[in-house]
Formats: sequence, structure tokens, C-alpha cells
Amino acid sequence: MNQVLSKLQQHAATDFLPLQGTDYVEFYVGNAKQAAHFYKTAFGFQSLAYAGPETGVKDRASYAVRQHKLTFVFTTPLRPDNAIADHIYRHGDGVKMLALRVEDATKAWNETTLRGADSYMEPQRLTDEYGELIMSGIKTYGDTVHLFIERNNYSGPFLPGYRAWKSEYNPTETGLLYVDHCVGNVGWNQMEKWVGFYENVMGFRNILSFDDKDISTEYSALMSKVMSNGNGYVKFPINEPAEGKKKSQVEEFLDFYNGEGCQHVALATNNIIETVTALQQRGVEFLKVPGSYYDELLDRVGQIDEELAPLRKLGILVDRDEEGYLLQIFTKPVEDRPTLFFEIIQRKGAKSFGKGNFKALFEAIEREQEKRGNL
Ligand code: TYF
Ligand code: FE
Repeated sequence: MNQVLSKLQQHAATDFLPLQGTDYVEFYVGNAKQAAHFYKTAFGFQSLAYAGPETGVKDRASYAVRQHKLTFVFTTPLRPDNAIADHIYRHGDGVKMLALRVEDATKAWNETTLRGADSYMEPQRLTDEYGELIMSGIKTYGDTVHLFIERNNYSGPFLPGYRAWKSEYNPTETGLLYVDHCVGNVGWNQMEKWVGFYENVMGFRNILSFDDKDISTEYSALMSKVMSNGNGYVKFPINEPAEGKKKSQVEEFLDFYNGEGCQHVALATNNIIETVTALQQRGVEFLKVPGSYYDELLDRVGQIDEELAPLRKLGILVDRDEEGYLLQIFTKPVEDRPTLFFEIIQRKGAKSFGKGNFKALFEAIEREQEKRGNL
């Protein structure tokens, strides 16, 4: 016990960027009002906060929504001559900010910029009647940003500049709990650079790797490395396209997003059958695998707590590792471009990412690529 404790303390002492988890994910979108409505209606998020002309912000409108520990923000430009409009022109709707909760946003910025990070925002002290919040930020792949949020002395609904958003339209939640991981797609031969960035600039470790031999024999070719921070609360897998028989799904993303960016955000639930049942009833579209996947499932993963029939009906995938198993399912892209999608994941001990599902999953993604004429 003491040994375990001192090991943890040792690690904490050497972790120059202690992270408390994901604070929020901000999307730049063409119509924030409609996006917020969609995430409330389809995913069960609750209205949280609003910023825009009515609150003194002139160039944009932002809607924050929340479900348990998950906070999403949808921001749209109100004028053509700003960075938000440029981002949408270049990428379509997508993830701009992966905001991380820290104890000290000034130290987070100092430590990372000292190690070579490009600054996005120097530490800023934001205040209103609810107290003070410190925010800073650094650039990561593509036009994506990591904000550091220090909110120890802040009790407002979301961020200074926002006011509480009370709505009479409050669809029930769907059991989504927190961000499990966020995946970035990077360009050809850019894996090493970004793995190095997360290791050296942010103090992350590479906990898992999948190379083209794991993934590219018959289906979409890609390489993937999972980067994790010290306490494991923040995990960023990085994908790079690889040469294969067909056009890589990562290359399709890069073409349509016009560069590197966030490919999927995995949302945790502790009852995936209930969550996915609710999401499908509300119109969220998921990838489907052939029925044969379920004929072979129990031979591959052994005994599981769930019944097979609802998993088969909903299209939920299962994989096992040394520590347990996980259940996961992937939405179709949530925009017209084949860019960002969501994963719903329930972990029952497993700390891995579903390698046993890659073949079935990537074949399902390829069927969609084929329909789009992008294979
Ligand atoms: O995050 C992961 O690693 C899993 C599997 O394009 C995955 O969700 C990997 C790459 C990809 C889609 C899913
Ligand atoms: Fe994932």
C-alpha cells in the first residue's frame, strides 16, 4: 500500500502538466442555435449557458449544453471577417477547442510553451460577478486548440461572458457521462511529430499502438497511437493514414476537413444498451456490422453480462483485453462532410480501444466511403 502510494506521489511530482479531465469541447459551426437544438434533441444535452450580442459579445453566438460531466459548446460567427468564419470556411463544422481542466492555467501554459508549444492564448484572467477564471491555450494538430481552464475561484454557470441559459425545451438525458477519449487525424508522416508533441510538450505517454499490419491488410489503412496523460483522465489517440489497397478513411477525412483535425469524440455511458436505444429513437444514425459478427462474438470475447439479442439489434460491438471488456458503437458522421463522428463506449474493466473490432468497424466505414464514391 505504502509502495503504491509513494509511486503515485512520485508520478504526481514528475507530472509537469497535471490534468483534472476534459473541461469542455467547443465546436465551430455554421448555425449554433440549430446545433445546440440537435444535441439537446438527439443526444439529450441540457441547456447550460449562452453568450452573444445580448451578453456583450458582438462577433459570435455560443451555446453551452451539458450532460453529467460532458459539456459541449457550439459557436458560430456573426460576421464574415473573423477567425471563426475562417475556420468554418476551411473545415466545415468541427471541433475547435479541446479544453482541459487544470489547477493552474498559468503554470500549464508556462510549462508547455517552455517545451515548445505554440501559444494560442496567453494566460488571461476573466472575471464577472461569479468570481475569477484563468484561461490559457496552446495549438495542437491542424487548427485545433487545447485550452487550459482554471476554475477554482469561479462559480458561474459556465465561463465569464456567458449567462445561464434557461429553456422550456428540455429533452431527457440519454445516459452520456463524460469524454472517454478524443481522436485526432494527422497528415501523412505526421504521426511522429504529434506523438513527440504529446510526449515532450504535454508530458503524455504512448500507451498503445496499432500499425498498418494490425489494420491495413484488407481494409482502410491507418496507423494509430494512443497518448495518455499521467492519471489517464485524458486520452488522445492519433491516427495517420497508411498506404493500402483502398483509400484510407483518414485520407478521406483530411480531404474533406481540409487538413488535420478531431475525427471522433468517445462518450462514456454506464448502460450502453439503454443509451443507444434512446439515441436511435431520437434519430442518431450508427454504423452497422453484418449479423455474422454476432454469430462469432461469444467465441471471441467469452461470457459477458449483457444479452446478445439487444447488442445484435442495436449493432453494439464488444472486445476483450487482459483487464476486462468494453462495448462500443460508432455514429455516422454528424455533418454532411465525412468528418467528425461520435463513439459511445461502456468500459467493463477494459482499458483498450477495441482492436478486436477494427476489421468489422473499418469494413463498415468503408461501405459508407464506397456509397460516397471516396474509396
Ligand atoms: O479510438 C479508437 O482507437 C477506436 C478505434 O478511424 C478507431 O475507437 C480507430 C480509428 C478509427 C475509428 C475507430
Ligand atoms: Fe475511439
